[in-house]
Amino acid sequence: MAQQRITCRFSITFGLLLMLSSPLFAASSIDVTDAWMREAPPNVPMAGYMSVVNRGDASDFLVAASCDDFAVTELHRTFYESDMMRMVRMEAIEIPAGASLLFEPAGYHIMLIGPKKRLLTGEQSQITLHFRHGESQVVTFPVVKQDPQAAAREHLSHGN
Ligand SMILES: [Cu+2]
Repeated sequence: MAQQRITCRFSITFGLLLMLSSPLFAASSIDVTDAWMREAPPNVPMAGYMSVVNRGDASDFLVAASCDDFAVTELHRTFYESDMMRMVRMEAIEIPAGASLLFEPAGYHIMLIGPKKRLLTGEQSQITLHFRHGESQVVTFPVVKQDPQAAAREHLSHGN
């Protein structure tokens, strides 16, 4: 009887250790890549773009972003209404399990309002992304002159 109880306790402890060391229980299953922001004239709001991939098996939500270089940082989505381009502030942006979501011009973006300094091409800004379930992530956004993806598409359409 006593023997069995010890075995049982051992297997529970061992099971917990296995779970803790499994990659599924890593801090976050959200990966952010291809971050960039376009250079803007002085004192003009800027926007941050990126690709967000959820490698987990549960959906997660980007709920806030913060950046020391700007007075206000918001989550936005651009949409068209009667041919008018408008922006709406998002409380939360869902990244479904196994999906990737592209933040791009005329779509989702991180709105950076009230720059505290001019950010020029070649410089960068650190933006902290806050997720509902995963840990917050600090992501480096390089400042560039042109949308790198649009530039790549243009290059492709001209053929090689
Ligand atoms: Cu915006």
